[in-house]
Amino acid sequence: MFEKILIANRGEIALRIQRACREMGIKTVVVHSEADREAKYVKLADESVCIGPAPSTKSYLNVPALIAAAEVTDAQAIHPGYGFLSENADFAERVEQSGFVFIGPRPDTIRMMGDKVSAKHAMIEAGVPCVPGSDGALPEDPAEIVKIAKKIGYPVIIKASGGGGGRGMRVVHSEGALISSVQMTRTEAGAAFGNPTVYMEKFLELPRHIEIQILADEYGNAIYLGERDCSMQRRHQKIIEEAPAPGITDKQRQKIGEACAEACRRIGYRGAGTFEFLYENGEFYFIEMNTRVQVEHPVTEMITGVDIVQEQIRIAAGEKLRYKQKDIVLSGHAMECRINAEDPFTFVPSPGKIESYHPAGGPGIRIDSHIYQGYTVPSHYDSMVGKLIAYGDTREQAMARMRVALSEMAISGIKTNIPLHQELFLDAAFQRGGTSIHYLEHRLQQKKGEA
Ligand code: MV4
Repeated sequence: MFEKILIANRGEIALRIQRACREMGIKTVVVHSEADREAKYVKLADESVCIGPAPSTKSYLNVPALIAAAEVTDAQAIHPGYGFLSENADFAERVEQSGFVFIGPRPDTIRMMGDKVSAKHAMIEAGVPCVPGSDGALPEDPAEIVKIAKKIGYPVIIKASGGGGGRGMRVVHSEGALISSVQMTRTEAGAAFGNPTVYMEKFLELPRHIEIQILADEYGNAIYLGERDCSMQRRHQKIIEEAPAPGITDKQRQKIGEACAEACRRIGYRGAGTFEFLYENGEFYFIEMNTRVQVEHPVTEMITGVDIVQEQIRIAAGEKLRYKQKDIVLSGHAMECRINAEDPFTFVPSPGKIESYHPAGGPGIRIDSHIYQGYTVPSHYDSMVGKLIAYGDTREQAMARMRVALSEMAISGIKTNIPLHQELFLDAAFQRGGTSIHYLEHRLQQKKGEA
């Protein structure tokens, strides 16, 4: 096992990784920007290195500074967390070339999944169900493109191969708009991702977003840890996640889970990963794979008892998976509210000093957050300041516990989205479960109309 790991991230995930390391007896090095000097995880780390000024391009994305920090502190491995450099294949390669272990998949795997056309190709080969669409990249010939769309049937969606996470896509409702839409998406993709390649899919109108968590080791062993429903989102920012997904049967879970695990074995996947699916009319359609630990990993941890971050570290150290599929038993229900420093209804960021902080507690409550009374939320980064997670034997119990926890949480000095979460946990459709990816935006739109 490693003796010392460098954590190339900030905020709650830096603290989460640090906790995993401490529990395993691994020393931690934390890197931080000038804006994060006063962060709790910096004080708690065995060592800390300031890697640059506040803007992330000069600090958390500064590859030479990160490598130098690992060198001077004699760290053996680097955990990238989520966001920042976590899915940057060139970074993973640089880490390895510099003699450190990258806690994540091989660089080639990251590269393949970063290119959505090659990711989808690999999944089709592996037997993972995908959204019906073009066979790879769209050709240049407009007549060919028209033919492909006709065969798929409108509406279709044009996606940039270099995009993902909601960037570089365009919905097309009829042939009249097709060629210009493809052209625009190509141009934007070329500018944004340095890759004008686009592909086409049937546009699913009212899907849910359900993702499968997997773990795979270097020796061809792969397991699935069930699914998460992440449909409650606004502008591609998830705000509530839960596991398991309402209404998914054991049989469905086993089928899609096994397909994902088998795909991991085939491509020689290593580490933790997430297969993202759209789910509509009882069917799963693969859209993308994430090669990092995700924000919402705690809901899976709560219902499986598996510490996903510790498993990432063990896998990176070359250990064999400690779990067989039969060891993974889903139990109970977990929900997660992302707590953001923002106006709960306008979504305008609200950084600043936390004047008081009273966290929730009690049975089944977990809070993953780096904030404390007196901490100043910097304006330079993502507005998420923590995650409130509620576990219960049933979905109803998890929801009841979440309502109590939301009412106990008191954060003053900054605005948070807790009032929005309180409304949603009283919302009838959300309480029934299974709302689509468009539910929150429709609901906000409706409220606006009423006001
Ligand atoms: C889609 C889709 C409908 N049909 N693909 C958006 C993010 C990126 N990961 C893929 N996305 C979508 N792809 C087809 N064929 C709708 C979305 C989508 C979405 C997906 C997941 C979560 C939130 C979303 C919000 C808007 C659109």
